[in-house]
Amino acid sequence: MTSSPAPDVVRSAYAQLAVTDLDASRRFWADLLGFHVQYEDAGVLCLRGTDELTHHSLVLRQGGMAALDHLSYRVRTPEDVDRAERFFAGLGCPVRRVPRGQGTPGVGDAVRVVDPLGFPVEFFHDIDHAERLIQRFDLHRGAQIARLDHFNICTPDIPNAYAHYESLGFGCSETIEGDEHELYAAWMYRKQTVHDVAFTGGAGPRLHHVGVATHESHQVLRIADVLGALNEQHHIERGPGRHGVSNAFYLYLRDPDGHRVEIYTSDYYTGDPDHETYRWSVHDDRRRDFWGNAVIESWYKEASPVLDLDGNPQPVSDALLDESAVRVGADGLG
Ligand code: 4SX
Ligand code: FE2
Ligand code: CA
Repeated sequence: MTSSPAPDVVRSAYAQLAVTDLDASRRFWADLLGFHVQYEDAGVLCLRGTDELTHHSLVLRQGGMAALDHLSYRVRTPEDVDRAERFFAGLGCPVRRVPRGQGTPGVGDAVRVVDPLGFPVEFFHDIDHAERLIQRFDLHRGAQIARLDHFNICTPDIPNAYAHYESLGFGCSETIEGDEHELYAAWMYRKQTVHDVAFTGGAGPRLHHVGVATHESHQVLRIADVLGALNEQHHIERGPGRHGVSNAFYLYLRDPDGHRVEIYTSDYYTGDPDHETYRWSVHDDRRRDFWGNAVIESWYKEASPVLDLDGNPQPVSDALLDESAVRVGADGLG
């Protein structure tokens, strides 16, 4: 147990992915999806959406294998970076201080940890700012990505993940539960949306997806049309559809390395302090697609490996519960 207070987390801020062919990734994420390139060198690409006033919300690093380098959360003040260091050190987690200039371009003093779930996670306050592109309609392309919305992580023990993020001050907007209230999935937030992070039951630690927001549902449809027009429909994995959980309109794509991205829009406000958790039954076939459409098995099973603080792959443990094996209509499985 830790006695150190948790850092005040503002929001999910960026994900850093290792990719095996940076040029192919640049084409997918920038030219097709419409992320804006804020910084680029031979080994790294910093990308952001139109609404983002901070340096990046996605970083692609050329690496030897496709994996998650780290998830990163912005904290309220510089002192919260110190609080994060003490909080995770108190839990016995590996913790490393990363001064400005030694970590990701644009990011100030940060702390990186391997959290109790086995994920590489960074906390920072200071970050460079960037030009407002909201009304640079002339630059908007593809899915016209507005901002990062959330991370979704695969973890074998959902109650444990829930307890960890609750201890970090996250609220819970929605869950998927069995008859005895066994937790199959949970959506948790600091910013005032449905989530900053969600848990998919499965072998883990692995990254399930990064969720990025558009302003409107037509932008979700447009990127599906663009991929079809280019005969690159193989990038489309699931959707478009309407989620039960979150009510968002969605489409899941796989990038050239298989990293999954969700194009996501139109969830709802959760900022009232007494906002109540909405609980879905695992037997409700509207929970993952409100229209009852099947969830493809790859969506439940496939995910990206994650790296430790030295860049080595983290070992993976098998899931305790398998939602895809629950006999319900929408999954067409079991
Ligand atoms: O598949 S779910 O409807 O449960 C869902 C998945 C809801 C919101 C998300 O962001 C997501 O990835
Ligand atoms: Fe998502
Ligand atoms: Ca059905």
